[in-house]
Order: sequence, then structure tokens, then C-alpha cells
Amino acid sequence: MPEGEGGSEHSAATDELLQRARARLAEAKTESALLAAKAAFLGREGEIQKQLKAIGALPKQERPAAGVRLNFLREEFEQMFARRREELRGETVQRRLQEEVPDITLPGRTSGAGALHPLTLAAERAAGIFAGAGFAVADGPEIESDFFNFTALNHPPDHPARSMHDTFYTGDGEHLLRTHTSPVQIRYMLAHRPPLRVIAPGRVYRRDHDATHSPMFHQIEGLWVDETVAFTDLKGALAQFFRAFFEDDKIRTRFRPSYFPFTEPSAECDIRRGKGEWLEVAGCGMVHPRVLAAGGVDARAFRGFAFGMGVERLAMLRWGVGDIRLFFENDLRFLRQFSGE
Ligand code: 2U9
Repeated sequence: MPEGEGGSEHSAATDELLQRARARLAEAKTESALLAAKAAFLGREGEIQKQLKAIGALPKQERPAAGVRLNFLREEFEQMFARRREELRGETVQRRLQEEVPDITLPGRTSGAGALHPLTLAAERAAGIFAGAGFAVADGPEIESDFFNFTALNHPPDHPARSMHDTFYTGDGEHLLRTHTSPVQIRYMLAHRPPLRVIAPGRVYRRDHDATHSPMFHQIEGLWVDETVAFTDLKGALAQFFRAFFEDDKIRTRFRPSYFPFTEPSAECDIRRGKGEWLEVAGCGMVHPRVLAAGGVDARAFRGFAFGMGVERLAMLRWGVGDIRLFFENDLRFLRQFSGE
């Protein structure tokens, strides 16, 4: 082999390699094709490595120049590779933009109209029925004084409901998260002269947590104070209410004797639909004279009836919900079922 010829052969081979590398990179349409091309040229078994090995066969004086050419080739290749990779990434972004935003002039996505929570629906439904019967709707603070929550409602100082076990007291020991909405009616009595009719829907808090109890739940309570209201009016009012609430004219009600500190006599109210079971749905009674007095009402001239029920329980019965916790988990698959109500 004449001198120099081997050198120019090697030089031609590296030129040709550069051409092929350029073509191969341009053909690569994906990141993995690109990496395969890189392995084919720069890898241990790759083309550049082969050329490096071929240097050993060259005449001694040509070897340094051949080495320089191959180093140059390697750097060139690395730069071409980096450029092509950037290009490909840009193309991927463009393609995804075109696929995912087919028409940028389309109106944006909105969150839609939303709907009322089933407990709001149940409370509003119940309040609406009583409002139609002439009851005012009142509310009051959720953080209540021990006086309005218990003392005014004839809970003796040692009554179990007052204990830390089933209440949430604030640090001062004087205030707590109300355990019922009854203080709203005490406040209402203090602000209005009888005769009066009022209902108090709202949040209440007790230390209770299982499938049928939540530490925060909702009550709707009612109070009717007049000169002659009697237990029979209470029975009629509740019977009418349940017929309206459950849209069932044949619903039956029964009253069982019970005890509450704020009513005397007191009763539990059960309902029964068709051939179903009797279900306890409310507590009620004639307002205790001491409670009327705490509300500033002359207990010799007036009497009253009162009742209380849990909104969650009403909603569970109306819509067949088996677990109270569903109301508080904010699972849209559950909540959306009420959007047409
Ligand atoms: C005043 C006077 C009396 C409200 C009443 C009940 C009976 C009762 C429970 C039903 C299920 C609470 O939600 S529940 O856990 N309520 O049994 N509530 S009488 O009596 C009052 C209210 C206000 C001034």
C-alpha cells in the first residue's frame, strides 16, 4: 500500500461515516430511535469504535491525524445528536398541543352550574314546609354559652349532656359548640312576644362518630307558643309535616313517652310507611314551664310545644342513604345524584 493512500482512505471513511450519521439522526422520529442511532455510532460495538480499531492498521505517521479526525467526528456526532434531540422534543410538544388543544378558539372548560348539597336540600325542604304553616325561620351562633345551651333549657348542673364526654367546650369553660339548636328558640322567645311560631335549622356538635352519628350534624327544631296550644296540636303538626316531607299521605305516626329536660310531658315520634317498620324520627313535648320562663314567657298565661329532628336522618330516610358519612366525604359520584332534586 503506497504511503498516504491508507490515510486518505481512512479520511474518506470518516467523511462517509459523518454523512451516514447525519442521515440516520434525521431519520430518527422518536427518542428511542435516536438513542439507537447513538448506540450504533458511539457505542462500544459502534462505527466510531470500529474506525478507532482500524487506526492500528495504518502506517505509524498517519495514526495521529486519524485519531484527531475520529475525535472530531465524535464531537460532531454528539452535537448533531443533541440538536436532533431538541428538535424531536419540540416536535413532540407541538404534536401534543395539536392533539390536546384541537381548536384554541373553542370556549374554555367551565366547572358547570353546581347543585345544592343533599343536607341543604333536606333542611330547606323541611323549613319550607314549616314556613308554609306560618313558622318563622331563625338562626343563631354555633358557639353558644353554657347558659343558653344548657341552663336556660332546664339541664341541671349535673346533667350528663353537660359533661366533657359529649360536648366540645372552648378553653374558657363558659362556651361550647352548641349541642342542639334549642338556644336559638330561647333567644327568639326573649326577642319576640308570644304568640310565636319558629323553627331553627342548623349545625350542632356532639362527641359521637359511627355509621349513623357524625360529630357535626344538623337539626331542625320547632317551637309554637300560644295561650292554648296542646299536645294534640303537636301530634297534628308533626303528622302533617311527615306526610309533606316524604310526599306520602298515608304515612302513620305514633308517639311514645320519653324524657327530655326541656319538655314535660315528652315523647318520641315514630313514622311508618306502608308495611314497613316503625322508625324513630323526632323527639318532642310540651315546653317545660321553667324553659318558657327562661325565654321571658309567662308560663301561667302561655304554653308551648317543641320538637326536634336530625336533618341527616330525614335525608337518609327520604333518599335511602345507608351511611351518614357519605354526606361529609364530598364524593361527587354521591353528591351528583341529588343534582336533579
Ligand atoms: C325550646 C324548648 C324545647 C326541642 C326538642 C327534642 C325533643 C329531641 C332530638 C331529635 C333527634 C335531637 O336531632 S336529634 O338528635 N331532639 O328529641 N328536641 S324536644 O325542644 C325544645 C327546643 C327549644 C325553647
